[in-house]
Amino acid sequence: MHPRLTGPPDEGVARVPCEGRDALMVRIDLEKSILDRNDEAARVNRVRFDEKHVLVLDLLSSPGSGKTSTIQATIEALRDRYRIAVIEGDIASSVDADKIKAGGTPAVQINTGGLCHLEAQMIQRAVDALDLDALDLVIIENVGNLVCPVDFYLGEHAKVMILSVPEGDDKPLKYPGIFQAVRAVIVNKIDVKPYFTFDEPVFRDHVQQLNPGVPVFSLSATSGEGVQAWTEWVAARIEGLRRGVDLSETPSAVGSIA
Ligand SMILES: Nc1nc2c(ncn2[C@@H]2O[C@H](COP(=O)(O)OP(=O)(O)O)[C@@H](O)[C@H]2O)c(=O)[nH]1
Ligand SMILES: [Mg+2]
Repeated sequence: MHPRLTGPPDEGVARVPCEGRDALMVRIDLEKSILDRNDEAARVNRVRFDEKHVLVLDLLSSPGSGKTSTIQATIEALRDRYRIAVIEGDIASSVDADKIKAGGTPAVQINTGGLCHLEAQMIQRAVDALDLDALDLVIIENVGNLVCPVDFYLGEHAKVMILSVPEGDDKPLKYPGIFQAVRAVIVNKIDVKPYFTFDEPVFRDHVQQLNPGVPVFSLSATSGEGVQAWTEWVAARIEGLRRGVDLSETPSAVGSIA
């Protein structure tokens, strides 16, 4: 099943007759309507974020690459300068939101109930639970995988992906879509590089071929090595938003300002 056809539970593909050409057209229409409704809600989200000058990042990666750890390291580095909140997306549980809240940062948990990505309407509801007037930065931790979240614009200013060293340097070849959709790439877990055959120059070369000029930050979220360059990039975008730099309407049009 194509992930984009999955949709919210009440619109699942399983309810669509799945035989022949007509069924295929119904499926394509359904996909279009899910994405259209999503994009409409995302645009509403984006207007809210821009009005309040709140930078919003959508963090994507496989499960276990270090999204939550990177968010924690980012908060640690920027908490004295900026007011930060986190929206946690998971299929089930509130484990990650609990971790963030335990560190004193506001966090809202979204459980997708099986859906492999967040949608803009979910973000709308999560944002209702936050006070945007009291925030400079919202980091969204999307559901862990390298495919489904790519198609869904949430109203964010940038999608950012994390690839951790143990996953291998060949992932840009296998999952080109996500590397093309993001405005920054983080290589996490560089502290364990001696134990893996991760060829960083080869990885960077693949990434640049797919997304020329995209910044790549190598870091260890747990040791803190390399985190500063990443958080400076984030800070530059927060400052840019305050100065009224046009971070553009859609993810594909968002240019790098740092
Ligand atoms: N060695 C090492 N482990 C890390 C690093 N970042 C995260 N981890 C570990 O990887 C596991 C998954 O991290 P987590 O942040 O929960 O990943 P998520 O599923 O993408 O949110 C945890 O055991 C982390 O402690 C890192 O930079 N180095
Ligand atoms: Mg996590």
